[in-house]
Amino acid sequence: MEKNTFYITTPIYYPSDKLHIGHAYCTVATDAIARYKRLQGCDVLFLTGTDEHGQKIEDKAKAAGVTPKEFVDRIVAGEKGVLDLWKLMNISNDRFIRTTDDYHVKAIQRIFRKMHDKGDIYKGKYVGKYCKPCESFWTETQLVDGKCPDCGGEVQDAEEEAYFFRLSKYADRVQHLLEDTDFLEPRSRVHEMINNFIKPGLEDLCVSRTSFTWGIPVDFDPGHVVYVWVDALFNYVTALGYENDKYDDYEKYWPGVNIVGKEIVRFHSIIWPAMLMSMEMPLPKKVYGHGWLLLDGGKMSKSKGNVVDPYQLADRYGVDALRFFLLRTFPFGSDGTFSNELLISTINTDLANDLGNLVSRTTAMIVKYFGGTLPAEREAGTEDAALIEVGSALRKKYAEQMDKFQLQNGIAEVFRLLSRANKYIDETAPWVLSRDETKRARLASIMYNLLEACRISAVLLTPIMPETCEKILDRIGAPAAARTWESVAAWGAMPACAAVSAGEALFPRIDAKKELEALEALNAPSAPAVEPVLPDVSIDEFAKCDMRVCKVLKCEAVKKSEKLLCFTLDDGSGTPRQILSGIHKFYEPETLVGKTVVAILNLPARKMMGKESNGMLLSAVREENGEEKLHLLMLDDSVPAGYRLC
Ligand code: ME8
Repeated sequence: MEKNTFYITTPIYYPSDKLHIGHAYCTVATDAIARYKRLQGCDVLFLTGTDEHGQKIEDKAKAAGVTPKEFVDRIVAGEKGVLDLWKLMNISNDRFIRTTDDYHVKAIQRIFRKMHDKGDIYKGKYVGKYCKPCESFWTETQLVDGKCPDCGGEVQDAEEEAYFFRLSKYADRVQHLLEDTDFLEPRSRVHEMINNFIKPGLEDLCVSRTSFTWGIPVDFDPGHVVYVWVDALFNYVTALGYENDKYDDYEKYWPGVNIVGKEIVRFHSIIWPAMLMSMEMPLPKKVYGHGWLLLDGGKMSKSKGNVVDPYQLADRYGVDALRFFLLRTFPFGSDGTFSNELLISTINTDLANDLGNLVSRTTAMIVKYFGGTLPAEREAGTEDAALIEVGSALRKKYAEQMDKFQLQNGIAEVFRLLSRANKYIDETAPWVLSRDETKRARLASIMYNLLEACRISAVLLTPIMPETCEKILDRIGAPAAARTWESVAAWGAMPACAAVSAGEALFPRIDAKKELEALEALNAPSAPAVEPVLPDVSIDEFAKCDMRVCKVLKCEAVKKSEKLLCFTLDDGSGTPRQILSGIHKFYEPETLVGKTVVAILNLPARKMMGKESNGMLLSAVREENGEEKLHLLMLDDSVPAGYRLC
């Protein structure tokens, strides 16, 4: 019997910066596919996570004055971090892997050793070009105009002793896999892989580094860390329990489907299967390379800084509207250009008009004409057949598209039913029938058919907009049995005497012009940055402020306070000084110990949370897009405690 399990993954994202709408796009799409499969009754495991090693993160942490682990912890688990974002976006992942998780680290060491013992990983010398932002090595011939072929950025010479994976050994098998199976989709990506990478000849791949330390150590050769792609790619199986005891799901769920962005298709469709071949493990059922969200024609990316913040959009329009927009608008396999105009017009046209209106009008009419509960009598009419036909055929058409991950086409099928239903209201003109007592049975039939259209649409849109669709199904009084995949195979699962409730609009219409202006003002680059200079103070007044260099001896979070940190400082006087500062949101206390800071000492003592504060630490602050930004003033550690600022 065929397994009824379905395993699907997103890429594991680099926590080098906050994630943006491009990452949300991939995760929401993968979530919709996972929810679709669950709706069909599959036993789904949906994995996402973070790819936490590598030189870039090591460098960023250094610049931020924290350890790499502290740095990634903040981006992954901190406020508005990766975990918060997926919660906000209603992502239903069953598991979240971090490549710094102990079980993953140990499993990667075993995997690396296995490939080494087999002779597929060997020691050699690496000479090549390295692109830091992409964490990619390139040969001279792969460069475009001497620059990184992925991001167009500068590359550096790199030469060091390193381990290599015998990618060349698997070239023929990988080529066959790409050309003769539907392993990689969309198919257009296959030609790109064959022409750009396989035909020019696959060179062995560098899989260890000695130039940085933030990685998984090669346990049989100290000094080498596993280079990021071996570490990253095998997450898809370690998260199931492969080569570790944390989970026991490998046999049950592997192989699965890997959803990835097009720029990492190369790693997933060439290197990943080759390594699995080496390990003699089953290959993924499919690698699907989705397109990019572009902004002003270019890829939205953290390194370019041209990113759209999903928090802002979800906050203004609701999570479901945002999820819907992403999946309805952009064909999953191709690139699409993001714009606020498009977002607002999609919400107005599809959600406020087509879907929202149908539900509001239907429920309002049932309340008005029948007090909210449909009577049992029925009378068919000539207008019914066309609507029922579209509704009855919908599930099959929708599934054909969803099975190919053509989410936008699946949604479009549902919208054909919604438009048909809105047209049906115009054709049948219920408001005319309502004035004629003898037409009650006909009126009830029309209302029933409209409820059915709402029901089938809501069930099939549930993977895209889970909360809204549940609301719709509640509002139209659909019982549990009328919310299942089976129930939408055919027309007529609503109970004859359904009881509905009218309510506020699901998606209020947005005034596009006003909203675009508001968004522009909100996102104006650093508009509120420059605060006006305050009125003059005399030099004598200024000289009264006693500002001193202090060393942080101790720093702890104040119990029961979210904001406060309690500092014990050496101010040069020989007696430790205690100062409280509300900056926990910006700093973890242990990262500040030993730092050289500046405090104003002659402010009157204040008590906060039962503790006395004798002075104030100086920080650089400003508000950006409604969010407070703060940097504690820190000096070069060579400046001794007690020096005065003047
Ligand atoms: O590449 N449009 O992580 P990453 C659409 N750690 N999708 C986008 C996007 C955009 N503008 N920007 C990012 C890595 N994405 C590796 C992956 S997997 C074993 C290791 C999405 O943080 C897209 O899915 O750079 C892309 O592949 C992924 O984020 C890259 O995330």
